[in-house]
Amino acid sequence: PQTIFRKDYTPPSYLVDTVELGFDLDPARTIVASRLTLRRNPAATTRGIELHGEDIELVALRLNGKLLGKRDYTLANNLLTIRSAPDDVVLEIETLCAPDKNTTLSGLYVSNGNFFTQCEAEGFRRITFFPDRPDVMAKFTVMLRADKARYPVLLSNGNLLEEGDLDDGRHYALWEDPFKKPSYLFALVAAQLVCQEETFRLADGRDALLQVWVEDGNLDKTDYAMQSLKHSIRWDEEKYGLELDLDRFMIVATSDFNMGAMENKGLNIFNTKFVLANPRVATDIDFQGIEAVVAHEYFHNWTGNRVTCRDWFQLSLKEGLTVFRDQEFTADMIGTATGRAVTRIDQVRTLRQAQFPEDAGPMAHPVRPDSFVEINNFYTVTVYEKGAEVVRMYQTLFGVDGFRKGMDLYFARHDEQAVECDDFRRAMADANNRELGQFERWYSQAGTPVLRFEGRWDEAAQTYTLTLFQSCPATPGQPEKLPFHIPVAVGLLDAAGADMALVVDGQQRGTTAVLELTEAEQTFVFTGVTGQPVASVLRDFSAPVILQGGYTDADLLHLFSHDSDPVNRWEAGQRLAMERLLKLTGEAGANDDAAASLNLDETFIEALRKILVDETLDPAFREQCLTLPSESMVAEQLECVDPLAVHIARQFVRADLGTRLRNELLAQYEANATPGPYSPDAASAGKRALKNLALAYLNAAPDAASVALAQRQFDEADNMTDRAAALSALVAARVPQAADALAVFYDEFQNEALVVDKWFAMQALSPTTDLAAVRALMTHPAFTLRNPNRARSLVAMFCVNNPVQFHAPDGSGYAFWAEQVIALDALNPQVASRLARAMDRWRRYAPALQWQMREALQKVAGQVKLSNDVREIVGKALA
Ligand code: HT7
Ligand code: ZN
Repeated sequence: PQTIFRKDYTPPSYLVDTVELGFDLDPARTIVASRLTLRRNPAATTRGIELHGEDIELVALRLNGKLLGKRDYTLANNLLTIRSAPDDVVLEIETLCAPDKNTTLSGLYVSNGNFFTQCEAEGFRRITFFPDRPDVMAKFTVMLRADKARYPVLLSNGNLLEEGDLDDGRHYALWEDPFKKPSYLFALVAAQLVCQEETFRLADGRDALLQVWVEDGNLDKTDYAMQSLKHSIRWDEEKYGLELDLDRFMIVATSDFNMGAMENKGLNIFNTKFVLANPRVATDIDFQGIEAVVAHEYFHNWTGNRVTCRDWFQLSLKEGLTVFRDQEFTADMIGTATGRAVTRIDQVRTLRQAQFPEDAGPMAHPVRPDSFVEINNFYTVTVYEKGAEVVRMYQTLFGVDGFRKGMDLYFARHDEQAVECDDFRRAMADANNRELGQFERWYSQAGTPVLRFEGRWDEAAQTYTLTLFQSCPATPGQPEKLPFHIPVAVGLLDAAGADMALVVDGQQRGTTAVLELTEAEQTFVFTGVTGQPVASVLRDFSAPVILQGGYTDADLLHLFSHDSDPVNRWEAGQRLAMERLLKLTGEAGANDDAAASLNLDETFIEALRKILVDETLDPAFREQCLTLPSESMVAEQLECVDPLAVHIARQFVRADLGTRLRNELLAQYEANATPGPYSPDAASAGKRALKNLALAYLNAAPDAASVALAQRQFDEADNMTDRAAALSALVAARVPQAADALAVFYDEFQNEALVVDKWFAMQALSPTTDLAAVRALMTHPAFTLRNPNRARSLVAMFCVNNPVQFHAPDGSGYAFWAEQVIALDALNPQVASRLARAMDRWRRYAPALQWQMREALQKVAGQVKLSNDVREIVGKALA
């Protein structure tokens, strides 16, 4: 496969002003007629007209009214080239495609008998021939024609101009999008759907029509998405002065979707997982996901659609910025300071759990990659989440007001343009009169920087000298790194745990100073420090770095008890836990009986006990503090991973906490009941989270009473959060009641696809579910590889989140992985290549596992017929 490089960017040879599309929709044979007006791009460096096309049949091609023959153009490697053409051109193109054969879910496809499209990144070329690149922005008009009884709803981008009946029971709808857009934002839906709708008054007094479209029978699950949409519109108006620029805004849910959702102009298409919710079927996490994803897609209307990317290397320009915006929205929706911190902790967890490993593995790439084989492989946690951290650092450096100035300048300069990450950085720099040249390295250098610190208190001089050191490991293709511009937020705690007033370079800096580290080593002197402080470094996780060492156990206990920065307070607890988990893992791996002699110190238990019972702290925050680093986070710290030892160690800690904190856990279980009707608000969700963590710990060392508690909760709960938590506790407790509860659960929810996904997932992640059990589940009538949510709920869950069974010593998990990647690849390369990444970190496993993992990778790589998506992933893993 061909590698595409950022440095090879050339401007499009022709620009497209208008696109008129006509669709005669038929599942087996859809006719697409397009009429494009093109003009030569004055900035072009190439001459011919180049149109992309993939898996479609060209029926006819006319240039300025003249039918072109085979000698007038070339069609090879999915590229149609017309070598010589005048400066102004009208192209008329007729093509055929077969949506019902399209299992890739890219382009035009059929799901549950309805038509949907997915065009990002390069799906439009599967619909018609077009310069399918984001820097070609055009005005679209779309005519849809389809059978009226079967497809009563016909939707596309923008405004509905006209609709009516045709002969033979068909009907039509004509849509016009008033804004220029790249082809990846095109969408259509032709379907049997129903909608919840509302008019919503915008800040400028206009009324907009908001609709949420779902399959019949799901209208009882659309309220939360609608409410989230209204909150998002209001937030963007108030926070950034950005208004909805259309008369209507539609959200449509489909159960067959490769990702979470898609921000098509005015017609967002969503995975049902991020639309459908009511208390009976959705958990608190599901409600949170819906609010965040609805907001994310809505925010793209400005950061992504109005200002888009010049090329796909700039993907983080829209994704990093929009993730940052949805993160801030979520925090503002909760509104409290600890609520904000709890969401920040979730973000830090995601980075550590997924992005740091990516940045340290074979797929490591800069936030703005330099090359790719398949762009779909670069919708990554690096581009999204690390990209959001990079955007967040501007706000940390310039404050909320300075950041807003940068945003205003960005829109003033670039509205309706396709631009680069550098343009965003320049807007931030210019709006704040700052030079941000070095900051560019966050976009160009891969790898997670490592930050170290040394602090020295000088009693005589009453100074505290903090020396910061940074380095960054080599990553594929980048052996050497230059220092980053890192904002390091620091506080100093006195012996009583109170924040000291900070003075740096003679300037009062409040109680948290943002130090700007730009060298490999740099010293900062705090003056007027009257006693030995404990430094709280990297408050609020002010940069996406690994903070190494620097703390004693006593420092961490002090920070865990007192730090006024909740993120660093939580962080201290995580460090205390991680140290113990690593030590216990070493002991558990030493010999077979070692597990029996594992032991946890009273100091740690006591520190957790204090937090658990501290009623001055939000339950949501206490739950975060009591949640241990995951098995994969522990594994990331090890040079050579023995998954079983990690599992034994972590299970031991959970069980020991369950036993030694039994009374406190029971008390919290009772105290955090949420009587009355279910509400997904953050305070209630926090209580449920703490209650269910208590239930899980109690059942990690189950006695009859704990099991009875879980069973009672399962039988009596009126909401899915408590229902699913109780079922998971029973499954984890390995008690006979678990099988009965699973059967009851399936019976009750068999017609709710998203709950059936949970049912599969719950079993897939249980350490009691071995490969034979997974294979048995795959024969269940409800299982199919064709639906991405279902495939992920069982196969990917097992391969990624059940390490102890997946890494079975006989290598059977790896053979299963290879088999499933190959099977999925034939249906849907995007889903297959996500699963392929389960092997990214194969080189870190114990030798006996490593060679079996390599064999499985080689088996996949050796397939003659393999998508570029999967070939790129396994190729990089083996390189
Ligand atoms: N911008 C959207 C990306 C997306 C996507 C990309 C590749 C293949 C399928 C896809 N579906 C959606 C999602 C987002 O970030 O909002
Ligand atoms: Zn996005």
